[in-house]
Amino acid sequence: MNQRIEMIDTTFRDGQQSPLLFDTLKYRFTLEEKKLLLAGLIELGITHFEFFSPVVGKAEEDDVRALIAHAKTLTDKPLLLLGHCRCHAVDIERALEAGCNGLNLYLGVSALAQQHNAQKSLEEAITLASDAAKNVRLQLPDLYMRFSAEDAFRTNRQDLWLLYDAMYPFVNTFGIPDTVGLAEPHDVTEVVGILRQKYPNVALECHFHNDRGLAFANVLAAVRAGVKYVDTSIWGLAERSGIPSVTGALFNLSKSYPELHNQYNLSQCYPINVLMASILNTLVPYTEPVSLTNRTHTAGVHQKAVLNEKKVYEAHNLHDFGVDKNQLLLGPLSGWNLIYYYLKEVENYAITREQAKSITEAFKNQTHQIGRGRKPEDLLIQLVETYNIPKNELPSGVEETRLENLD
Ligand code: HCA
Repeated sequence: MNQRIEMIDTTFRDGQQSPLLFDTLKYRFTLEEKKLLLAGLIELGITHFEFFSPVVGKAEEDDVRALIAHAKTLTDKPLLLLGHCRCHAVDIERALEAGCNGLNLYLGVSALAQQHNAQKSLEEAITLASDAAKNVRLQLPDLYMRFSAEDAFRTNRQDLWLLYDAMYPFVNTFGIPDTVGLAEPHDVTEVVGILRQKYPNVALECHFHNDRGLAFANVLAAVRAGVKYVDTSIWGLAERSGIPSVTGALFNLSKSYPELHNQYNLSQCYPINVLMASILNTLVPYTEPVSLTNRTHTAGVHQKAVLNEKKVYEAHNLHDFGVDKNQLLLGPLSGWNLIYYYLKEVENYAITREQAKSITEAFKNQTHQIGRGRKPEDLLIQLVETYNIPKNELPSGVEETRLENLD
């Protein structure tokens, strides 16, 4: 199958539902921060964005309007600016008034949703959703419209098809949200296969929550089975454990779909992760594939091998995704190879291999001292100072210009 894959960014919708905004005492991004993130995403090549409907509140309404206006100043590319709306006229009207040029409608008809969430019977839900979509279509025949049955993977299949049958005449795209993150890749392949057969005239979108840590695997399965639109956010921020990060999704998908290297400006992946880190004032998550953590080595065996040939423990080309250095961290697990390298290349000691081995033995006997109050470097320097090893004189200017990464 040969169709263009598109990332839909939902940082400004599901991303703002992330508990991490509360854990970091951020609560909500300021408009200035949103503008920076939007610029970063546009620089990366994202053209599809999902926003809250303004019914969420005044602050969001103001921001959605401002972001839509700002986005248009940042690129000449056509943008799809989607309002995330319940199947309620007011959500839809307010999203369109705010400047959205597409709608992401959603409604759940799982047994749980019928009883406890939307609290509508299947028949009532079908009428509500199809009336809403039909009204939009009558007034705006060309408007992009997506419909998603919330919690699709826990919804009775016959109910799901009845709902989608009713929506099929009106929409451009069907989404299949795994709202509580229970799908496995084989479930995704199966559901996408059925949808493609039953509804050949619409595109498909996926929205996978990461409750089981399977979101990336599910994205790969979905795209392989024919899904066009992939919902992502910066860092994968979203409700609970989140959704796939945009950078991780692009990194994974680009292995099988190399055309993504032309469609997106992939070298902007790491910078956008760092931008989010500076806004949330915390580190890029260690589970993020496009991170410096993924280029950091701590065990002696790994450090020795990476000093010789980094491919031994680095299988992926993160350079294309903007991670342009790696790190070997001196610590309790380091061996003499790194200690020799560190003392010679970083601290400029005129040290021999034999001296480095001896210092390493002493260091290894005292690593219990390393901790919050005592850095490994301090312990090592204290030890090396007992050896009376002279330092190399470096030509002037070298200190300022050299880089201590190993690229
Ligand atoms: C939500 C639920 C949602 C919607 C997904 C979608 C989900 O927070 O409203 O509209 O595509 O996971 O079902 O995020």
